[in-house]
Amino acid sequence: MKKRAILLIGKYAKEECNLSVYEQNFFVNKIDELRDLKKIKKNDLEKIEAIAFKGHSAIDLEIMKKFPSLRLISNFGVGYDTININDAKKLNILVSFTPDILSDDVADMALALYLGVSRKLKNGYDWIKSGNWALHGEMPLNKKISGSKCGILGLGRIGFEIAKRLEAFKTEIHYFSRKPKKVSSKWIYHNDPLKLCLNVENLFVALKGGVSTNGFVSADFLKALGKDGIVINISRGSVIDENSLLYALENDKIYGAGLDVFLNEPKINNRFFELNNVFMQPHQASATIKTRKAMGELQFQNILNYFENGTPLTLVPELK
Ligand code: 8YV
Repeated sequence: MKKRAILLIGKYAKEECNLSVYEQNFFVNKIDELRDLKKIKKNDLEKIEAIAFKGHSAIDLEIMKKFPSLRLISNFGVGYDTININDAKKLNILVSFTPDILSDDVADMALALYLGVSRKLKNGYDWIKSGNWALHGEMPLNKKISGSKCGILGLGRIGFEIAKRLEAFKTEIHYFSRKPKKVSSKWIYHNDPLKLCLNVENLFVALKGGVSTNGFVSADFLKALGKDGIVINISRGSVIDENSLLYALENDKIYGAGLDVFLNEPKINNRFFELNNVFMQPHQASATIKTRKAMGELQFQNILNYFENGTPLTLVPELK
């Protein structure tokens, strides 16, 4: 096979990207971030036929047009909300992603956030370290979650795995998706997301990011959950109206939030730093060694398969 020119974009951990395997197969250009594109000579840019992308900055028509030979963007991640699929279509560029292999880790993280915020695990840890336990005795009481009613917003691959885990917590499961799914008859379907929120105490956000879900979780949804409500988000910061969430948290309109994702990562709104009812993680739900290794391998195989057979293994559904 003719050696093709590819471009790796992103800061990869060593487990996520086997550079020597890439170099055995391709002529490799590499940059840490999209904004470093100017470091690559025009002549080299023009030869690039595939991009392996890790990151969350926007790839739109203007960027795609810089690569006249580009045929594939192979995304590292299940979410590809920053890659404009309509623009890719216009230029006959395929886009692949890394679904399924990360669903367990992301669902595990959703449950960790749920326990973290409800049982105030960070406060408990700090209670010990600060000497408060020895000085003042028991920490303030917190919220029971076993046996509660939870809503899953978006019952895709990850939402489904979250619901399965919640069953072990004796949870009454409600879900919203465009259509009812073939799932346990005990799971209650809602075709209206606000009604879902009115019927549950805790909400798990597992929708796709992107323009269609921007600000989807509104102030009304939060109000519907009520004072004892918890919001967990492992999808994208953009899916929640973040200003309304901050207001609800600051004014104890809900019990708390467990968040792995935010607007403007990593420079998130510093109002989050003042809160005592939020349990936060730095967008690391899929970040186990095993999963990130698998994601990196699939990202590579998608490129290889495209050049060998004309199609990546896991093409995004819009392009099928
Ligand atoms: C990212 C993610 O891949 O899969 C996704 O959609 O958000 C993550 O797993 C990770 O943040 C690297 O950019």
